[in-house]
Amino acid sequence: MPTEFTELAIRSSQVASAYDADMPACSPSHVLINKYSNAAGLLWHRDIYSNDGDGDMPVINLSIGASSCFGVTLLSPDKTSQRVVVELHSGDAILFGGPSSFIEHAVLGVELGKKPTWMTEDPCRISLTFREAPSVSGREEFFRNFKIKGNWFQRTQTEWREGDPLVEPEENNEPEAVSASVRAAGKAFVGLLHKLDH
Ligand SMILES: O=C(O)CCC(=O)C(=O)O
Repeated sequence: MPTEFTELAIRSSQVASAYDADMPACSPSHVLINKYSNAAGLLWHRDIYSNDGDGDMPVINLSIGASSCFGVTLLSPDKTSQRVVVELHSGDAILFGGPSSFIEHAVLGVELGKKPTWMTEDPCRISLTFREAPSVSGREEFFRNFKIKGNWFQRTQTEWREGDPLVEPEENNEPEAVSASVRAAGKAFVGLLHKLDH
């Protein structure tokens, strides 16, 4: 992982831990990058899979580019729940860790019209989600390629309970080479971070 990424994530983790003692400090080993090129978001889900990070280490979510409406289900001690919406803008970070590791969340929509002035071409939202997941080391190709089949996602989300082991994806992936354009996008992204910093 580029050191620029790791530094950004560690900085966010330190701020969150200083604010909330229940938030464990995180030293990320992996990052998942999502690009949202239209208004559609991501379904409600909990981070219950074996590539979501070990123990109660936080998933650190950094937003770049267009703003989004991010949904979170808050749980009270009496187990009542309430869905709230947070608007995330470029540069914002949101962390799920410690007692909130398995909180339900969703990207409810992306607001392509609300974007930083530097984003003149290809308006989009990019999220970097960092995880401390040493158990994924050596299995990156598997997680890069695994495909969801049938109702596996809905079933695992419905059935999983806190205390259960993290869900291991089925061995149904069809390995495919990472395309040259994906590699080029990664390099361009590091270049963009440098531009933003200076
Ligand atoms: O792209 C996002 O902001 C959300 C990603 C997410 O929910 C996840 O990786 O679990």
